[in-house]
Formats: sequence, C-alpha cells, structure tokens
Amino acid sequence: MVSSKLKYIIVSLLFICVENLVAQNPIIQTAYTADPAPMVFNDRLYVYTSHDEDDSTWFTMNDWKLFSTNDMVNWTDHGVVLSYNDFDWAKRDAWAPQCIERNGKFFMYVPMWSKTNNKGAIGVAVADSPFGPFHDPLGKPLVQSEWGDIDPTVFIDDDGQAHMYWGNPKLKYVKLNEDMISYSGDIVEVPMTEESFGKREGNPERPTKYEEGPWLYKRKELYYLFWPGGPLPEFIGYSTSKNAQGPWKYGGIIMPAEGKSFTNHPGVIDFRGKTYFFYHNGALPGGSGFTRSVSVQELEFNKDGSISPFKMTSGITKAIATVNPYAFNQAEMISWSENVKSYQNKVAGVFIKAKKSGAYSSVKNVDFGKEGAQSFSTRIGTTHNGDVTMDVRLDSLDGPIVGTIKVPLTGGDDRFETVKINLSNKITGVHNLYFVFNGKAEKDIMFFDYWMFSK
Ligand code: FUB
Repeated sequence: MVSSKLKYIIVSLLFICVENLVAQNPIIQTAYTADPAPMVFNDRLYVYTSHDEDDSTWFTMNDWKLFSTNDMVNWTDHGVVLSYNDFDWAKRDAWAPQCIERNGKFFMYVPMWSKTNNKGAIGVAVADSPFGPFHDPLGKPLVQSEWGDIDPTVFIDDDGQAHMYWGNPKLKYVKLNEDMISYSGDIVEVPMTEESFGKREGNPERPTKYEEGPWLYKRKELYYLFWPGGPLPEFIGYSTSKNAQGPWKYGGIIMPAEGKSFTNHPGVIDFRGKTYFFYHNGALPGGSGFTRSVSVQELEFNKDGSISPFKMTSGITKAIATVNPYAFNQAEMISWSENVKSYQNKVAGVFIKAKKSGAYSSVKNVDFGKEGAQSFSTRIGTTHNGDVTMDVRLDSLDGPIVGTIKVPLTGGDDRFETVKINLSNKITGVHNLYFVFNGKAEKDIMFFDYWMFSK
C-alpha cells in the first residue's frame, strides 16, 4: 500500500513537472506590447513597453505602458504611463522607450515624430515614481536631427557618467549630464565597421548588420551593446567593448529571427542574481509585425563573457517568490490569460475584462499557508443581467472549483461592487489560481478589479 505521505510527494512532484512545462511567453496577453525596457528599482523588476494598438496594420503606437513583477511569472499591468500627447511638440509614433532612475527621479527617454520639423526626435520625461506622472521638463526634444533619431538606450556607469545611444540606420551617442535632461559635447556617430557590427552584403546605406534598437549593458567591466540586426526579419546581435564609448567588437548573432514579427528589440537586466533577456515577437493570437508581444528568458554568458546563440523559449516557468492571497491583489496581476483585455479608468485604475465566456486569468504560486483561507472577496461587475459567474479554481483550468461568484449587474465598467463568499473547502499550501469568467453574452462578459482571500 502506498502511504498517504508518499502519495502526497508523488502528486506534488507531478504538479511541479506540469508547472514547469506551461508556457509563460509572451509575458503579457492582455494587450499588444513591444520594445521592452526593463528596470530594477527597490528589488522589483519593471518593464516599460511600447504599445501596438489592437488590429494595427502599421506602427499604430500612441503611448507607453508599464508592467512589473516580484516573481518573474506574475506580471502586474500598471497601465499607460506616458503618451506622445504629453509632449507639446510631438504628434505620433510612441516607439521604443527606456526609463532609468537617478537620485530618486525617473527619466523616461522616448522617440516620437516631431510636429516642429516632421522628423524623428527623442524626448525625455521625468517623474518622482516609476509609475509617473511623467512630465516633459524641456518642452522640446533632447535630440533631433533626422528620421532615424529613434530607440534611445541609457546607461549610468559606476563613475556616474551616463551615456545615451540610439539610431537607425546610424548609431549615435552622447554623454548625458548629471541632470539627465541635457548633454555635454557633440553627438558622436559610431563608425559602422565590419569589425564592430559584422558585414552586411549589398546595402551601401547599411554596410553592417546593425539595424536599430540598441541596448547598453555592463557585466564584469565589459560593455555590451545588443541590437536588432538585418536584413529583415530582424535577429539580435551584440558587440562588446572595454569602454562605454567603444570601439565595439562584433560578437555574433545571439537570437536568430523567428516568428511573425519582422522586428525585434532587446532589453537586458540583472535581477536577484540572474540576467534576463527581454525581446518581442508576434506570438499572441492575432500577432503580427504590428501587433507584437514582449517575452523574457534567462541570458547565460560563457566564461569569457561571450554569448552563444539561443532560440526563443516558452519563458520562465518557475516563480522566484510566492504571492500572498491575504493581501489586496489586483486582477491585472496575471501569470497567463486567454480572451482577457486590460483597460483603465478613473474609478478602478487598471482592470481586466473577459471578452467572451470561458475566458480566464491565472495567478501562479499563491501561498495560502498552513492555517488556510476560508473566504474570498472581489470587486467585480457586469452589464449583463442574471447569468454571469466567476469560478475560482485551483491549480488548472479544470481544477477543483473552490468558489463561484454571481457577478452583480452594475451597469458599466465605471461601476463595480465588492462581493464576498465563503469557500466550499479551506485552501492550504501553495496553489495556482484560475479565475474563469462565464456568461451567455457574446462579448464583454464582465469586469474584474481586485481579489483577496481571508483566513
Ligand atoms: O516599435 C517601433 C519600432 O519597431 C521600434 O522603435 C524599433 O526598435 C522596432 O521595434
């Protein structure tokens, strides 16, 4: 006879194995996101992204979004933090951003199309928190000379000197001043040599593989420049240098072009002892070169600092921290979801909406502890009368239902109600949670703002 302890161990091991097989990329499923720019602040990982509007057939991009995680598998949507409309001089093209913290202020560098001379330009916006509100302190571009002034990357060195690199097809840099909103010296154009960026055949305007979207990163006294390379579709290549200003030495292609997006864009960051590589592709349903999504995987270095080529993966499946179910948890903290979109308004901030019956969102690695949860409360609403429910399931989409909430008719997504239910069974230990949204209506089944368990 198998003892109950052994059974428990076998079931737990099976759970861990299945867990680690489940895809986590793209990390955001509730909006199309691109051009990831990671930043670590106060031991939390933030990712600023550009934002492809739904159904785009061109680069229809109006604003920048922010997401964050404590555990690498559950990502919280903080909504739109900046738009080109926040710059009086800009008129469109909210392209690849980067935000960086210095002395308690957050500096967001963003490329846009300038009203003043119909050219590309890079602006900078400043805030007192990673979430904004950001404002334009200059009232004009930080740099602006030609179409290709796009895709800024900023890095502050150990000696305090900050550099900003950018450009397509030229690669340029400046030395930023300590105020981070001005620069000293001339804009330097990096020589496009085969030694620095590899050779591209048959395109005199682009003699090397470098295309756009640089990301500057430092590891053990070696500077790395990661960049999307061409001809299209873009792959990711890299170059290294002993100096933030070069000369750069071509290192090779690390991520070959793959999938439905003809662009890609790197973002590299160290977080709790590991290095993470962010990029984008067209892997979500409806994905394309203009409806992209951000993904992440671990980046490994060889002993000599070089990087061997790798492929896009299904992502980080193992959480590095647990979620506290007894805290106030946002519905837009999601590990994986299907047929769910995120929205924001003045009443709820960011919230999610189930687009059709059977849509769900899930949260990974929730630790209910030994004492266990007895009740569940949530802030929700619907515009449909009578038949809308939200099931709370454990561990999988068809796992046991621990509670079903009858969703109140509130009449609009600017009206929510808080509902509390007792659970059918006490929940103890670590579980994944699935919120499954059911109703007869054809679209926009219900909206969901936050949830919390009680002991
Ligand atoms: O997202 C718009 C543009 O596509 C970015 O600025 C480029 O890096 C490419 O990803």
